[in-house]
Amino acid sequence: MSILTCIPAYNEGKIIREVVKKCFKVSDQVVVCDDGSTDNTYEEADAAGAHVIRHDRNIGKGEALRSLFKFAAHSKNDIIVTIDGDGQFLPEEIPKLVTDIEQKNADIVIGYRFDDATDMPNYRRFGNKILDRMANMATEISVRDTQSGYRAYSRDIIEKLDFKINGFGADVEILIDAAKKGMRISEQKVTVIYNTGTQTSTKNPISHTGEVMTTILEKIAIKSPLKYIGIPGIITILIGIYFASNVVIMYNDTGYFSIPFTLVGATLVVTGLLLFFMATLLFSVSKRTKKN
Ligand SMILES: Nc1nc2c(ncn2[C@@H]2O[C@H](COP(=O)(O)OP(=O)(O)O)[C@@H](O)[C@H]2O)c(=O)[nH]1
Ligand SMILES: [Mg+2]
Repeated sequence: MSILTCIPAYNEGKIIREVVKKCFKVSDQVVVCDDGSTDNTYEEADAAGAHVIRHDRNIGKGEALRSLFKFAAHSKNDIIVTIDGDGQFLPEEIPKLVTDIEQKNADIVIGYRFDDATDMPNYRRFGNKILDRMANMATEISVRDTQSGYRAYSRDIIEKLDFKINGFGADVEILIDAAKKGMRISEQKVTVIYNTGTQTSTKNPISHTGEVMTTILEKIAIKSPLKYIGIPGIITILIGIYFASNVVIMYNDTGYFSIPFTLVGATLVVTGLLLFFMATLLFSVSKRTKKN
């Protein structure tokens, strides 16, 4: 089966040539999306023989993946691999990654990193764990590494994937969409390197995590607003009522009117009501969009 390797790249001029060359050894075609880099990423990728799609400004990883998938859908290859352009993943592992697709055991294979990624900084490991938990909650499937950009897709499903996010949320959004559509997802352990000699992250971990978390929360809220927003809303109202009734009981018994209890109770009731209305609103909106 023929393999097309897709590389999103933003300012990876120092290393992209090497990455592309290694990818060529194990794939039939290599395409790089230079997402408005301000360095020589374009020239380096081009010199290595890759087809380069160039965005004239930096739009984000999601948009880059969309450009790459569009290219992939028009190409004649059977398997689409995505790999980071920063050299953190080893292209030599592509044959291993695509095995499940070749054997028709999966539609998507996620390259997962964690088990032996001992030099992954602790704060990254922690952030990733939280995101994995949340993503698995949103998909109701269990994937070890929901943030990995090292993946293989069967070409047949590329066009069915629907994702709108522009930044780093795209990877997890693809996963959520794939799970929703019942695609078969498998996992393959891959090596990850943190000392590549150049920078391994384009964004600081806090804004990166924030970006991904917003995506997941949005998905969760839209998928089951009543369960994830409505029920917490009702519970909040009930706790508020508990505080308020205590105020009344206390006043009857002792004549003392507790202002702190009143404030807490009122805040909880109002917040709960807001959540509840938000949930019903989201519910009707999502029902309407599903119909369309
Ligand atoms: N197209 C595009 N690619 C990006 C952008 N930011 C990062 N990338 C690429 O996405 C891959 C993963 O990004 P990176 O910052 O290394 O993520 P991390 O290793 O998970 O912190 C790398 O190949 C980057 O070059 C962007 O704004 N646009
Ligand atoms: Mg990286």
